[in-house]
Amino acid sequence: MELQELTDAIVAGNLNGAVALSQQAVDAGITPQAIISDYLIKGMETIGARFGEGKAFVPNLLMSARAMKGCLDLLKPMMKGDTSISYGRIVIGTVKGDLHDIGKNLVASMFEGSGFEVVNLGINVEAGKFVQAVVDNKADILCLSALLTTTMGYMKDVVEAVNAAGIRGSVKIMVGGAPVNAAFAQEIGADAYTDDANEAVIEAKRLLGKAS
Ligand code: B1M
Repeated sequence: MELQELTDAIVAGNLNGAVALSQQAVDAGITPQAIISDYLIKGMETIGARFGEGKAFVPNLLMSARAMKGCLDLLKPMMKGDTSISYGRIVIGTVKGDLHDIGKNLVASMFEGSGFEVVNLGINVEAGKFVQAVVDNKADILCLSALLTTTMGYMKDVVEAVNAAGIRGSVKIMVGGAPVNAAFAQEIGADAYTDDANEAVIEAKRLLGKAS
């Protein structure tokens, strides 16, 4: 099969076509991780770039996002790891004002598939809700996602709320999302920045002293 067709189906927002091609890729022996990183994400990057150039519009983004989610629903169960081990507990969410959740959910799935317990708070999450979830779940790591330059600043509010709650000593904070970088993470007092889901898992294990 020609896997470029899968990337093209994401760009076109062709849900049924993308899911069928993902299944064919699985049947051909390609791992879910490779399907996601080599073909699906490329499709989202392409439609994002077209949007940035004024050649695609919000409905196109929504259709591509729907196709991507359909593929992830198919692939996620195949990424589940050994549930008898737990490297630690993660609370994750997209910060207030931001509705993007595909990347955040991918990070959450990768954590689950790698033996972490994950509490996914969803999108548009306020600082107080993050703090409460960390306390309630005795989380080891808090992961914040933002895709907009206008919402990434709210990550600092969340770090400050964690500090104010007096729990900063017991929880590591990791940040990610397209506009975020390592310098920003340092500036707001987070413990780490990672630019993709795979790196997030590696960094989380390192932060908890469980790197292999
Ligand atoms: Co939006 N959007 N969007 N959008 N959208 C971007 C982000 C944009 C870059 C597009 C562009 O202009 N080229 C642009 C932001 C510009 C900026 O801020 N500088 C943009 C805009 C402008 C907007 C709106 C304002 C558009 C409008 O309404 N006029 C609006 C804002 C809504 C809001 O949030 N308040 C909007 C809306 C939407 C949709 C709802 C239509 C849809 C989201 C659907 C959904 O998520 N359910 C959407 C989409 C799909 C995109 C693009 C095209 C794709 C995002 C995506 O899913 N990527 C995006 C362009 C782009 O990113 N190239 C764009 C695939 C995903 C796997 O990657 O999310 O980056 P990503 O996640 C990665 C890493 O970043 C990292 O790991 C993930 C996996 O490898 N990561 C983490 C993410 N979170 C992490 C957390 C961690 C660690 C790593 O914790 C430790």
